[in-house]
Amino acid sequence: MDTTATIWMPQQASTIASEVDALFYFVYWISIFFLAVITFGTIYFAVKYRRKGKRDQLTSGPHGHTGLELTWSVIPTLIVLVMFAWGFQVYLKMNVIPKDALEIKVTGYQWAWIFDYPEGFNTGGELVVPVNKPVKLLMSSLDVLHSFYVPAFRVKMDVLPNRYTSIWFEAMYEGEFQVFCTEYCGKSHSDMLAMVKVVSQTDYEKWLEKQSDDSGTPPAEKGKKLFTSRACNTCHSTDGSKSVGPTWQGTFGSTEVMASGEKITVDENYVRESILNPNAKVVKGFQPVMPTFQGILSDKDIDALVAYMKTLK
Ligand code: HEC
Ligand SMILES: [Cu+2]
Repeated sequence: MDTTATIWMPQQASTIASEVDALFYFVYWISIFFLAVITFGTIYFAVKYRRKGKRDQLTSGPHGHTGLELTWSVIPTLIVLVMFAWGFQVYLKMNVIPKDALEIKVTGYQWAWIFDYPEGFNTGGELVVPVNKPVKLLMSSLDVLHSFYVPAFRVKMDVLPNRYTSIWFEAMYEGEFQVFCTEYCGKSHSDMLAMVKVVSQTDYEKWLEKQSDDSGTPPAEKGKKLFTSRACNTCHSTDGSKSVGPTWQGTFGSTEVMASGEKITVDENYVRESILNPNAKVVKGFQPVMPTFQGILSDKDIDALVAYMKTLK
């Protein structure tokens, strides 16, 4: 494990991280240098040339000094040009995605991240990737603006509704790395977390195999896991308390009043419709803010969630 973590930044865990940091610290130290020169210069001159005598004893300042003027024009221009050229080079590296990258679809919503793999399954809150392999993330949002940030990889990108954005990284070490949402997106924004788990290529292949085979897990147990990994729990409680959405406790089989005044009984078909088309029937007293899970939760996932809901008496 690399130990380049500093008080400012976590360890450099991706191939681009050291380059981003080098550029950052270049700009940073130049800024500190000029901050010091300008601040102390200002104080020094203010004291040295403060008015001592009467008004008619003012000294006259210098009138034009070509050498000095050239110095303070040419040197900053050169520094800014270096920042531009260097920055552009790193920018290109971060934005030109290697052709052999593994592509994973990222979906953000209030308040969780889902990762869809090319093999046709998805995970919630856990992005498992192989070490030393470029990974492309193709990202979009189901609702508002979010931003996907992995500090240890030095990659960050806005995640928008109705439009794709993408980033790529290549992890250099096995381990777990924190993902944050860095665009304020509502009540549970700070809980919009996920983990990148970097594993060896063999462990990755083993993990892939396990994902496509969930036989042996009882549906209600699978549903319970989905309930948290897909962040249903950020809006629905299981203990009867009211949250952004209705509680799931004692809900299945009960009769509810909709915003339209219509009365319905919560059965399998209603729950299924509520997950795939949440705004078709909105429960009285709640805002229509639930995103649709069409294309994200499979029929089997919905079966599992229904089975779980039935256990919450
Ligand atoms: C952003 C908050 C939010 C998230 C996340 C969310 N829901 Fe909801 N959900 C709501 C709200 C608000 C309602 C009530 C309004 C409505 O009926 O659309 C609701 C209603 C429901 C209902 C109908 C409940 C009833 O009492 O009639 C079901 C079933 C449901 N959600 C399932 C889910 C499942 C499954 C997930 C996770 C995969 C989920 N929800 C995630 C906000 C959310
Ligand atoms: Cu967010």
